[in-house]
Amino acid sequence: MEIITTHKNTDFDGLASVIAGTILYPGATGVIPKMVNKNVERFLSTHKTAFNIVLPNEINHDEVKKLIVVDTNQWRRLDRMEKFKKRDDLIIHVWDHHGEGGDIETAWECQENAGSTVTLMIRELRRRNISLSPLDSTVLLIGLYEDTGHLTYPATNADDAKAAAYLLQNGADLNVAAVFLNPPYEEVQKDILFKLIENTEKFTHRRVSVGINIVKLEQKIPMLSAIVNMYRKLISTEAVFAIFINDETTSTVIGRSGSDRVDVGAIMKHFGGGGHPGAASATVKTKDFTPEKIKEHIISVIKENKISSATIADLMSYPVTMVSPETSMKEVREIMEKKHIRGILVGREDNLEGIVVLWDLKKIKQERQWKAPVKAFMIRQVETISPELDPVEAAQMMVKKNIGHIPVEHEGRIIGILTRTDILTYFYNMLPD
Ligand SMILES: [Mn+2]
Repeated sequence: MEIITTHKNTDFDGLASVIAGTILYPGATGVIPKMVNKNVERFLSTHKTAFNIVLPNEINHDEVKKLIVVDTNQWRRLDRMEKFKKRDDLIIHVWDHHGEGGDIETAWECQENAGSTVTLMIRELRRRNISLSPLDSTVLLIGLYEDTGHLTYPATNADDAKAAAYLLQNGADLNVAAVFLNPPYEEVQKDILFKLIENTEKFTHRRVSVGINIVKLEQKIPMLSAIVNMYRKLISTEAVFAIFINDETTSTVIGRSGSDRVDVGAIMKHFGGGGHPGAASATVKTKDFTPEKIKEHIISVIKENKISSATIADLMSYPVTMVSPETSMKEVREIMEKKHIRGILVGREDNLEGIVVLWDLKKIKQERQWKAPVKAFMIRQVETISPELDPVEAAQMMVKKNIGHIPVEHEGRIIGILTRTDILTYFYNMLPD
């Protein structure tokens, strides 16, 4: 017997990956943990019989020859699978998009970064030219959309979008998907959302704003992560951390980030949790960290190093080409052509007098003007910037002043120059390493 299973508190990506597994491994049975998320439970209550899936207590562990684990790579997240840990005759496959950190030893695995696990499985379905029924396509699409925020979370990649295209081609029903992706908010969820908004503490570090708060739960609340998503959108910070006190012994931390400068997955690892750069959570024992300590720890981690610390100094070009004010415009033109640059500084490192850019050369109408010194054409009011500042500040300066070159000044000396190209390269993540 072959079985496919996934993590407890199963989300749609877990369910969709199990169902995709029953297609990729014909004859295999899907085993869905007893505890599933509220919206998955709602889906299964009406759709369960359409798929080859059972509960963990319905299988005979001794008959299992092959175990396929999807959407997790950790034993402790599985439901009633401990027995398998010691079986060395068991063949184990893992499909997961959570990166390293797993403790399941595999005979074969597909562990890659993607917005969802089901993406990896759909890629394999496509490779094998397997077409899907509209029902299968729909549930796979719900899993894909839930984990990628409808392809908007930063972890989404091209394979996710290709997977979505494939599912739509195979008849995935967006009306059905919308019902399960946007579950109606009930009173308890609204209460929590308002409590979160009311108690928010915001702080800004290196221009990244973060909302954080601690809320005590009076009862178990379904769909907490969906509430936190909504919360982040409403308070419009780049990242949020909601610390929910479950009872005296544990808290649940849910982190969401819409910026690649805050990796909530890395931060949740400090608390033994996990997830992705954009979405992660952890269940924390009070004896390890009180809710107040969790908060302090998150703030200090962000302030120390979890935010991209690129500064102007990392981006700027150097050494800088500088010429004396007496240099002829002809020479300036030759230097620009030779070095493929569009801006040249005039003066000395410790005495910047002006800047001349390619555009200024266009002002030359008569041949004899090429012999004139650069000081006659240069711009004398030059904006400079300090090397330790954030690239965002340089970008804002360029836009506001409509300039393409900013000399970088440190202790009265020019140490580099920042161009539009440097800034674009940085923001589009093309930083050469
Ligand atoms: Mn997933």
